[in-house]
Amino acid sequence: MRTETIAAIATAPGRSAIGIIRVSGPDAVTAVSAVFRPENGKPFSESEDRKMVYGTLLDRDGLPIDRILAVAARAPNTYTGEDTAELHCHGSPAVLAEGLLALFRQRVRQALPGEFTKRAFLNGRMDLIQAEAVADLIDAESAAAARNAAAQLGGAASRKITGIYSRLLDLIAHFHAVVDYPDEEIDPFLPESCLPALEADIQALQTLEQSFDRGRLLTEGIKTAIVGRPNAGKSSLLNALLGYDRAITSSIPGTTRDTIEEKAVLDGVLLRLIDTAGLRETKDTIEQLGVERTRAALREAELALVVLDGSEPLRTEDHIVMEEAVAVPRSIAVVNKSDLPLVLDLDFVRARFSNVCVVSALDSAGISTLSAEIARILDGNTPPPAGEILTNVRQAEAVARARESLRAAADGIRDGITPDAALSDIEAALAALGQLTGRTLQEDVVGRIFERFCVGK
Ligand SMILES: Nc1nc2c(ncn2[C@@H]2O[C@H](COP(=O)(O)OP(=O)(O)OP(=O)(O)O)[C@@H](O)[C@H]2O)c(=O)[nH]1
Ligand SMILES: [Mg+2]
Repeated sequence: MRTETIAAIATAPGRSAIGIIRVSGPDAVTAVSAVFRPENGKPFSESEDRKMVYGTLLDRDGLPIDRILAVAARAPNTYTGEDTAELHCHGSPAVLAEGLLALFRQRVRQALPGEFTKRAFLNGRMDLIQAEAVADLIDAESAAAARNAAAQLGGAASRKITGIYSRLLDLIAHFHAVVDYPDEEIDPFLPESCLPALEADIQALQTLEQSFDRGRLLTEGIKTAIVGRPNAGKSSLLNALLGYDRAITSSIPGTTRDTIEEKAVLDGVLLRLIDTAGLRETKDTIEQLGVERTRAALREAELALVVLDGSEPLRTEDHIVMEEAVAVPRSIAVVNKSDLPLVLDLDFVRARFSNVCVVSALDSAGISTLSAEIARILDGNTPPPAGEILTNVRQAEAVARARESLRAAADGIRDGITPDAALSDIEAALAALGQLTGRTLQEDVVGRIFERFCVGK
């Protein structure tokens, strides 16, 4: 069956300076030729690859509707691996819709979400990890997440997996050669001799698998609970970190009753800031529910910002908060209200917390130092090189299956199982890695992956 030619608006909906229509498939260039009249008089179908051509876009009735730039790129060195064309129009939704409708008259149909990238994958222009990195890159909410996605797109994680994949493939090929051609002079297959390589591969897979936790933080944000007794200034701190008034603040203790969550990028790190109800004993049932939510937020938090009112002595409630925050993996004591005279025993706080920041949520003094401190703490555990961080469950799960199969193979070899039993484990590992990069993949999984994309990508 002849491949269909597809088109979609590739830029975000709404008015903008420029809007791009993207076309891919065997008829891409001829279809655009029919709706675009180059200023230089040369037919668009004869235009040079990757060279912008200025001209007029025609609507369904052949009437001029915009002055645009169009560019063609012919297979196979294109994003999709097919002939492609792009129309760079003025960013009016009406113009873009009309341009698309004109193309639909030229044996072109609307592209489905992710269809351009799916074609790139099916045509071998990228593997699945790279294809998923495209979606990650578009979704990236922080520079760190974008950098990792860009490196994945460049093939950083893929190369690692492909290296392991081809080593395992060699191993299996060697075994089959020995079994199938007993008369040939091939080095004997000694399962024990593959043990060091197998262990190294298991180690590499394990590192990748562990990187997933970090990857999740990159894309989902680090859960950061802002805790403290009522009136310490938690909501004011949230607002100061966000740079706008998100939460209600007041001098009445117990203002915040429910947890409030907002994402923020501080010094390149994506955080999920959670403002909480002040921790205290209370008879108010609604406030009690809020306090329970505060405790739940603390249990799940990866970082706690323990807010203390520097203008008052430490109270029992502050000590309780400090106790409870110990369970969180990382914490910073935020001594607030630095615009008022310091009354709180700072030495006591310094003795309990290795990270202490003195700020004023009211006039934002010390907030940038706090942001830098947060970024520093979270980057402390040396990150793996960008691009070698797995960012989705599908990838992490496939890596885990591959590692488990290789573990079974290595343990089996040590216990003296037959080579073919060990090989069937290695084959299972190969299959899992093949699914990761998309070498061996069921149609339904591919479909599910590309549904995540936006139309036009
Ligand atoms: N002077 C001064 N006042 C502050 C500062 N930060 C907060 N406040 C004041 O302290 C009071 C309590 O602030 P909130 O941010 O509502 O305190 P909270 O910890 O969220 O309180 P609850 O929601 O009741 O638990 C308000 O009157 C704020 O204006 C600060 O840095 N300096
Ligand atoms: Mg509050």
